[in-house]
Amino acid sequence: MQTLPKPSYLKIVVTGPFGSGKTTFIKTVCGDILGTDRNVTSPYEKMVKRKTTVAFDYGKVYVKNIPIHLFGTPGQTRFQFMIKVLTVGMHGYIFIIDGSSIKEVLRGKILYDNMLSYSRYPHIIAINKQDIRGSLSLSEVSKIMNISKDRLYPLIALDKNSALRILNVTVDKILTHRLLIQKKLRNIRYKI
Ligand SMILES: Nc1nc2c(ncn2[C@@H]2O[C@H](COP(=O)(O)OP(=O)(O)OP(=O)(O)O)[C@@H](O)[C@H]2O)c(=O)[nH]1
Ligand SMILES: [Mg+2]
Repeated sequence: MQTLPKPSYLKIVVTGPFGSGKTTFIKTVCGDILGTDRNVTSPYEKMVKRKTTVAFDYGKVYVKNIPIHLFGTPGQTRFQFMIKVLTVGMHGYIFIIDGSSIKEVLRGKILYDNMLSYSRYPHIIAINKQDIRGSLSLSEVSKIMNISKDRLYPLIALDKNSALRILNVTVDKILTHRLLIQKKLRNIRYKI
């Protein structure tokens, strides 16, 4: 396989519905993060949790000696406009879905379809909270989302090994995608 010089950095966006575990994921992977969690004000969401991301999370980590800049989006629907802001210049994204209930997976499907409608970037879908008893299996999530099971990755965002595995797979996907684009460009050069 052809090789390419390593990218000088990668920007990866961590997104998904309210409370799916985006901030937890970035904290677990990076340790120290710049966060913007504030008290939840809406009555329904207050029943789910106390704090929510209102602007973005930021953390930096190295994978294969490449600096990775992780940006986490807010999950509340009223802050959805931030996704467009934060995805500018990204190389790929991690879409985190809370797999602990059918309702959360359905919520994830709607937002994932929306994400696909404006961004065709290398990404992975991580099914989080696999440590919670009664969480849906990947096969069940695959049926609900109408997506091949091979495209779903189990995640426990509270667990460092699990979170790092997801990040490594995402970086590999981005690097493979980069190589593929380069190969296509070379082919055109030879044909013309
Ligand atoms: N059991 C379990 N709980 C988790 C896991 N990941 C996150 N949580 C919990 O889920 C809740 C929401 O996590 P956050 O990281 O705040 O979720 P978020 O997606 O950043 O939420 P918003 O920014 O409000 O959209 C918290 O209580 C976390 O502790 C996990 O893998 N297992
Ligand atoms: Mg958050």
